[in-house]
Amino acid sequence: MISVRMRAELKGLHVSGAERIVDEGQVERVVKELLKRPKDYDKMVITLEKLEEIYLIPKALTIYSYDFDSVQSARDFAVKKLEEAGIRKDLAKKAIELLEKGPNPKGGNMRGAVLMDVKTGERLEPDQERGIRTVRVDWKDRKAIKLALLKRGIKRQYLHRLLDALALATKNVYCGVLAELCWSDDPDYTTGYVASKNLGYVRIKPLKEPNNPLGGRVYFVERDRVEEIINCLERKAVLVEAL
Ligand code: PML
Repeated sequence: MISVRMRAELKGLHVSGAERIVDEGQVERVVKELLKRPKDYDKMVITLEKLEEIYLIPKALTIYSYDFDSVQSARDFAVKKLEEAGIRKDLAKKAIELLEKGPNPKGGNMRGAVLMDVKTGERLEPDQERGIRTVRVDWKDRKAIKLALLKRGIKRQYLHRLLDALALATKNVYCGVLAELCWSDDPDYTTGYVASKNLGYVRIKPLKEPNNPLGGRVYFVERDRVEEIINCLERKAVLVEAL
């Protein structure tokens, strides 16, 4: 199978990215689809990569959705959920503060995720401007999953992001990430999530105010498993089979 990855930039800033893992015969169709994905860009990179070995994850994390009337109450809830996943309250709050101010030490967003030591709160990613990217992940039958989500009442405007983020969060847990906090860096998209093996995929809205371009991902991990986890997140190709 082939991994097709797209990333787009505008004025040096990452604005869109997506991945599909498909049979060779589907590559053209998928490239055309991904070309339409960014609203605007001045640079786009499409990467095609032949995959040797694919691992199957039989079931995605279970989806839950919660809406709040303020960012503060949504973030308080995210902290509570992270605590339920075994994360200390001060570290859960630290993760929120990091995404709020922009996780890149040089200012703004990172392309990848922050790896946070679950015991000390230290950042463990080798390159703090790049972070760690979860790649080589997709649905075995994306169309069937899309239809199943529509049937469950997920609105079309949320569909693409939910599909991509759910597959990614499912792979993260499979690779040993203990818990994850995410909200988008898209200024118009205010839904984020907390995910873990015991919580499932908990969508939370609004985790930020509209028109805010800052966002990203924080993965809580055990320090002594960091290398193995990074290798899995960045190298292992996985397909998620069902909801
Ligand atoms: C992103 O696309 O940058 C993250 C989206 C997270 C939430 C997706 C959802 O469940 O609606």
